[in-house]
Amino acid sequence: MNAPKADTIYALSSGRLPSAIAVVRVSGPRAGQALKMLGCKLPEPRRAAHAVLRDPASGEIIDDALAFWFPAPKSETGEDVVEIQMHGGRALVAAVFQVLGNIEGFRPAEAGEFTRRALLNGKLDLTAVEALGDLIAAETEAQRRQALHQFRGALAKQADDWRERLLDALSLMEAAIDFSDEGDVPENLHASAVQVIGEIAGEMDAALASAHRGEKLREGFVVAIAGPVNAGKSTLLNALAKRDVAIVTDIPGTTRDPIEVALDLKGVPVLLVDTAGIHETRDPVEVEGIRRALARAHAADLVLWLVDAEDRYPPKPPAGHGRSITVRTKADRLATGIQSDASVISSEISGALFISAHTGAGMEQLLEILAREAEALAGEPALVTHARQRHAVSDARDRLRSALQIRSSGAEELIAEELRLAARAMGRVTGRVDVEEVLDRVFKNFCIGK
Ligand SMILES: Nc1nc2c(ncn2[C@@H]2O[C@H](COP(=O)(O)OP(=O)(O)OP(=O)(O)O)[C@@H](O)[C@H]2O)c(=O)[nH]1
Ligand SMILES: [Mg+2]
Repeated sequence: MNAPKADTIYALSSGRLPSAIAVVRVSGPRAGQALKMLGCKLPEPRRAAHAVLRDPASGEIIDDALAFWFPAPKSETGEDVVEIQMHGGRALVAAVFQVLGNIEGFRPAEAGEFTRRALLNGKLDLTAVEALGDLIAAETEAQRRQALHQFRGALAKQADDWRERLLDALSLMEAAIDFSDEGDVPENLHASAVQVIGEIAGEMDAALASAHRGEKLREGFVVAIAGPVNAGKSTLLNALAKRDVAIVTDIPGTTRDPIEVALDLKGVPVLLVDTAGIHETRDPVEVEGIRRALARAHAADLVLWLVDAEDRYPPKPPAGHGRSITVRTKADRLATGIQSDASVISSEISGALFISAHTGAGMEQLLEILAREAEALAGEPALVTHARQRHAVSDARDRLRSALQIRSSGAEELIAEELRLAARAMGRVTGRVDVEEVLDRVFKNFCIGK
């Protein structure tokens, strides 16, 4: 008996209506019906054709459109696909959807369903699906480059290569086991397998070392601006954002909620977060603001700790979070100029960066520091860019490390088992194995029509 046929799905795959052109995509075993019901012949495969769309009930023309026909399996989803490019009026698209919805076996697509079908039909592997989501979400040049690298199979190829070499090592190990039954284990079989295992574990270490950078580039580099009240935090945020985002006053405790501004620094997404000034207060609103400020500073990749240049005993940044850079603000108010005053105020702070958001002094230097941090993320595209991939690769690497330790006790069966598990973890990277388990997580951010 045949398995029940999949539904035929349809959705608007272009952006929000109204738009100049709307792209309606149909995929599934009956996709060809869509054009027939709209009164058009199927065009030649993969060739654009003029299509006058008509309402089958009234015979009335809905729109003058272009249509494509991609018969399975040579299509995006691996199924029969019809793509209609029409005028992007709401009523026009609604009229087409009305016709499609009335065809038996047709239903609107769920979010990410086209891509899900492409994955299940072997058109895309799991890393390509993740990269496709990243490509669509990419907002900066470095993000786009990394997503494209991944979409073109950077990690998938590497994972397949690791998997094959692991399976080769496994067969060497199995051969060694067979020989050992005959009481004669050829050393070279064992030794070649162990060498391969060591090489692959080293390559995985290198890939994992850049994983943090890969994930960070997708999420953005978070810089918190923190410090005592009135230090000029909101003024700096406005200056860096080049617009008047945060309220600035000389009243201590002006900022309460964290205020975020996204910047593109050398192609890297940077999220600047202005926070409430830290001081002793009983005002419950400020207390909560300060709690949030400390939490944001704690979670940030970098803290710009702002203190007034005139403050002779500046507070230190709160301990326990990542890196911080102390920035002395309002340098314009130092009577004798930045350089001399730095040494006059205190030798301890002479190494600090002095800025004035009002005159612009020191701002170039501050931007350079931020850009350097950002550029460190933007180098060669990383191989591992998602936590899911990182878990699979580090699982495999750990298996290999433990295989290398077992080696000393000479238990070939145990080594073989670790190799099998490591190869399986590589299959999980591309979705060759255990794909069902991760589908919902991978597709959770996908939108309808994709
Ligand atoms: N002269 C001078 N004044 C500045 C400079 N930057 C900020 N100020 C002034 O310092 C005061 C406080 O500035 P804000 O930016 O509101 O300070 P804040 O750190 O955000 O303060 P809170 O939100 O209350 O913690 C305002 O009167 C600003 O005009 C500067 O570079 N030079
Ligand atoms: Mg403020």
